[in-house]
Amino acid sequence: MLTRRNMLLSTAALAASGSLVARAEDRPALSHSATVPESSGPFPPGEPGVHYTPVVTPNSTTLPHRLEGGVKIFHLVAEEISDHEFAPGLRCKVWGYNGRSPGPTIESVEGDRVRIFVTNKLPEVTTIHWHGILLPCGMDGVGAITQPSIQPGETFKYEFTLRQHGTQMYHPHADEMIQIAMGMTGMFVIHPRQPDPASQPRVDRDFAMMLHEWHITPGASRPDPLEMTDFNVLTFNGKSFPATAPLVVKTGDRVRIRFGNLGPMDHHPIHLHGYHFQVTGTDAGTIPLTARVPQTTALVPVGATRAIEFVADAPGDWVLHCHMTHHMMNQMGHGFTNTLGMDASGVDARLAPVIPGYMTMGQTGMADMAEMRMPLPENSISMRGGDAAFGYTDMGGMFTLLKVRDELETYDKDPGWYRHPAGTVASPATAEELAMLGAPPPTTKPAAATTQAALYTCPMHEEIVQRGPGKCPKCKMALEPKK
Ligand SMILES: [Cu+2]
Repeated sequence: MLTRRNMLLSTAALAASGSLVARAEDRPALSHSATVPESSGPFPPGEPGVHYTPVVTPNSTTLPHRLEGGVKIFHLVAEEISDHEFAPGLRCKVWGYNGRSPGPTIESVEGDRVRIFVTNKLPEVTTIHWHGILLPCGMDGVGAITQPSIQPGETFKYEFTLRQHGTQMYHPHADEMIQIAMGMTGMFVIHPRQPDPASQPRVDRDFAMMLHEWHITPGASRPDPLEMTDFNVLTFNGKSFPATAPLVVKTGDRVRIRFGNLGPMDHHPIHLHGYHFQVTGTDAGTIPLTARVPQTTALVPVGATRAIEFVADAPGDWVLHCHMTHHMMNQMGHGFTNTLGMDASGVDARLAPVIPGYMTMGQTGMADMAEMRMPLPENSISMRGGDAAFGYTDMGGMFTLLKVRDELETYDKDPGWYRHPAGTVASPATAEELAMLGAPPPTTKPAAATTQAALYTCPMHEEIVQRGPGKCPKCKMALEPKK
């Protein structure tokens, strides 16, 4: 009779005899992603157009390489970038690779042998960790743990065979808190050597997007890498909307978008309008078909990548953005007094003699603040948005547009705003419809006192425009009525 005690005993006996202790080679693989054993190959170097559709990194580029004895040779230079523009109006010194942040995308094919030289032009030590890449431990790039740190002025060599595919990343593993927050991140895309047509069909457009968040005090010339919670500049590939380049695709294209997040501190739920997609890959490779679920928002945690795929069958200008509300506006209004619903006319009247041009803002929400185009502190994009198809948008930050067109001359040019077919745009209700609803007739919204004031501008700085008189924040000259 099989009792619990008997079973335990027989299990112990089996284990002791070795029959329950599986040898390593008998165990099922824990990971399906190491598809190329270290000993196999060499493979011919993977070629763009032959083995893969090259990845497009909007607002950035792909790192060039040369071939030497069948090895792909890359060179990254870790350095300060003296003049990085996040969006018109905001420029800072940041850290990155080869003159940009994020660094250029490294692109290769499973089975390739890569040799990557890293030159340190920073004022402190650095290393590069190849995030998610299966490699010999000594190539893992952890300062002092797996290698000596790269001193300022030194160049180190990393070399390994790519035994996997997927969307990986690179970043320093030395003074991470400072170096990553200052912008030292990059994508490392490895295409499958022999793609499975069912789970890895060839895509027509393949985009790489590095997410990042920064704290930049208005007027400062550098981001503050010590910030832990209050980030006010949110970027796709180092740019805030409206400076983010659109993702341009043709109707019917199969599209992959790879998102990478190295923080520093927040996860980002990235939402795409107009489509249902599947998350098809992570930094550990392709997700099996049976494990995929339809989604409209992909959560990209810190220290991870997610690739999404869909067929772009709906033309239009579809927004793609982080769904954290503070992450889709520029230098958001953290720390302001909440004036929502407040009657500020008394406050404004009493402050006007003391602070010419003063007006309380935000009583009806923050959108006005973007549209008013208030004079901003120098070197800041506080609440700034951009001109859009139907007016001024207060959107900014980690935000861009997927532009899907039936006709497209080139992928490399912004096709402009979508021309909606007649009758397909939301519009004001007609008088009959209002009557049927019992809704009030259309009224012209009474403009707030602040928006009735005339526009004033600085004679020296024409970019300074505000409602009502005041002084130029740059040169302190009295503003004059704008002609
Ligand atoms: Cu976010």
